[in-house]
Amino acid sequence: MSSKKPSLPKSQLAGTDTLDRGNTNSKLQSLETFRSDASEQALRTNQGVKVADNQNTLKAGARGPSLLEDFIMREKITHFDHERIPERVVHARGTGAHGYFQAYENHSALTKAGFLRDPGKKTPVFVRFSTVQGPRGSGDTVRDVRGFAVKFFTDEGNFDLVGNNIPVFFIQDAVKFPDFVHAVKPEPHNEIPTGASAHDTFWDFVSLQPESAHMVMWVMSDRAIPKSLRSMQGFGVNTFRFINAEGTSSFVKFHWQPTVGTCSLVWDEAQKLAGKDTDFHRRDLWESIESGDYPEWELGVQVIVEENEHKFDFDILDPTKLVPEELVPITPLGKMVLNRNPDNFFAETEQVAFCPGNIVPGIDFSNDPLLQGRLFSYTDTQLSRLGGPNFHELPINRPVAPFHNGQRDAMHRSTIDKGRASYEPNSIDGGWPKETPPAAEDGGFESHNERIDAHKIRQRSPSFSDHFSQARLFFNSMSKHEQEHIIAAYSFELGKVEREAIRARQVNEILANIDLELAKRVAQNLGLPVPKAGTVEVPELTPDHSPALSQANLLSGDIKTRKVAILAANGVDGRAIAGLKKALEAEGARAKLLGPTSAPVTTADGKTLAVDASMEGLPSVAFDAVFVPGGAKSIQALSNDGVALHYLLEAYKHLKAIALHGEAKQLLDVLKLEVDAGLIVGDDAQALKAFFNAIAHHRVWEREPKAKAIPA
Ligand code: HDD
Repeated sequence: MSSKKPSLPKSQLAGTDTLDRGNTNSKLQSLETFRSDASEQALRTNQGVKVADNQNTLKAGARGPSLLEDFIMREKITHFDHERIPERVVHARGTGAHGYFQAYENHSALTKAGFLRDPGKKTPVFVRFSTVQGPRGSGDTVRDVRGFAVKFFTDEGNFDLVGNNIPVFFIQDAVKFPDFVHAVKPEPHNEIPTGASAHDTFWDFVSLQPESAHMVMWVMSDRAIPKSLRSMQGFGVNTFRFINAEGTSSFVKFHWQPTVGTCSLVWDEAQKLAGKDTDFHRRDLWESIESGDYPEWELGVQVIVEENEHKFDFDILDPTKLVPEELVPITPLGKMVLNRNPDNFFAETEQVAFCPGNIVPGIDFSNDPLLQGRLFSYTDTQLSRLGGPNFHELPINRPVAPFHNGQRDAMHRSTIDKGRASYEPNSIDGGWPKETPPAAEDGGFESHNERIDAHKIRQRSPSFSDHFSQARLFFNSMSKHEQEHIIAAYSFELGKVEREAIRARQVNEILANIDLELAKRVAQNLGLPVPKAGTVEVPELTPDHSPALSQANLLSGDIKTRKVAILAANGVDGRAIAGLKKALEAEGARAKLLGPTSAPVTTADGKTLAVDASMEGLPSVAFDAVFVPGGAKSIQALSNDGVALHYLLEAYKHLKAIALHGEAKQLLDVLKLEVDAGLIVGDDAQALKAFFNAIAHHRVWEREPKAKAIPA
């Protein structure tokens, strides 16, 4: 720590001044106390001694042995030797950002939680997105569930909403979590595969555990290869309670809805990205925030009044079930905006510690047996990950609400408690700190007064026994192309399973009970015998379709945040580039100019244009669409450039919008491609409109059967 009072780097201060964050500044201030700015500071040891030589160990003679006495070298190397902490046992790969949440209106009829009652208040948040299976350095775009964990620093204490981008879970009871995680993690003998569930132990477990059928269906869908973190939906998954000032409790399911809509990558693209840009998702989040293009979500809840607890075909305490929005619509609560990147990945994103048990007055738990186990697990895991019970004092975890109690000491304690009494009751410190009785506002936390009269028993509730009807609901609710992707994903994953008995079990005992056609298609791809109809009696569901589940219905309809690659070589039509960039900017989209190399290109009218990268440096998988401006010489060069041709074919294969402007039309013949709804030729306003329209549709799904013929 420097000797001067630490202050924010200038760039941060500039950001703070220009952003109206309301009371989010209080979190900023609480972090600032710990922030260290080394600019214009002397290099010192941790004891504050100025260092004269940071290049050489103390030695007996210039060529002699090093001396143990060198406390400067020993301190530096000792600290370095201990820089790593254990990674999270699951969700190790993640990225985070700061922001705020603001309620739309006073929701006091639902909850007495202060941050949901005051629409004028901006509550600071820190969000961490993650994958589940892979280690810290694994790829961003692997097929996996994404974690979506939000810490709300409310004035009444921290509330952690520790959710996923999929609304259901693999198992119904927390006691099965270690089994599930051991099965999905890389195989124990060779630690393969990294960041993937396509292996024997995962499919062995899920094929023997039918309660996983619904969630596995989501994981085989496009939801498990999201296009970006900012376009993911989020779900609290477990059922929680809201409690209002009168003590009335309602069950709630939390939903995050991104304002840019929800969409995914295609599988080949996701796999390539995992190699070409391992950081694809974290880079996009970082760059969005740096460019002021802040990711936003609407928080909403499905509210189920207590009287309706048992009125569904499923049990609302069963975390393998969702509540169809057609049955219970979402009540919007407010908006979350992520507007600040962390200063230090380790101090903030790595050290943040979430726990579903962190709740505030106005929120409470349900008896979902998965949630109940989670309440224990998260605090417990931090003890070994963060080295003791004082992790709540780390700057990123500290509540903005004050915290005083009788807890003392332990590893890494940083609070210096002044009082003499670390017990209650006491008379020495005037009885402080004291309890606060529950109240309508600002009261002490009180658990919902639920009546329980039951036998102590180890049993799964019979109301949890249907495992297939919602998996079927999900499959039925998909568009045609989404269903095809699910079939392809099961076929790919099971194709990687070595043991035929496991493949057959998944097809015959799980898939055949969900949808016979799905089972048959997967069996065919695996060369298995044609499956017979499933033997489990699956209850009919109302509704049997839920349009809200299909991503085909979740696009925003505009092209905001979309990225377009412009391919150019010497002789390019510079005016076409300028025109496109202007039009994209007006719609909130972005373009990058790519050349054959990173050197500038000259336009047809002799101007020099700097390029953002070479085509190899920013491959087509990093973009949503490709634009090729005319210019006879440029097109001639691109026609003979294998990288450029591959760029276009790959974008075509990944069903992206492509616009061929002016002379670029000639590329159609070179590439042997035909015009379609997303492959647009022309240089008039109509062509531009068609191009933007294709981008807004995200992908040209009708091209998919044809695109299969293009080599990967
Ligand atoms: Fe969990 C991390 C989400 C079930 C035990 N979980 C973790 C994270 C997310 C979730 C987003 C990463 C938090 C971060 O970014 O630091 N987990 C879920 C959801 C679940 C779920 C939505 C089902 C509804 N989890 C679950 C169960 C258990 C755990 C049933 C244990 C009984 N989860 C953990 C953990 C982790 C964790 C081992 C690892 C790192 C951490 O907690 O802080 O305690």
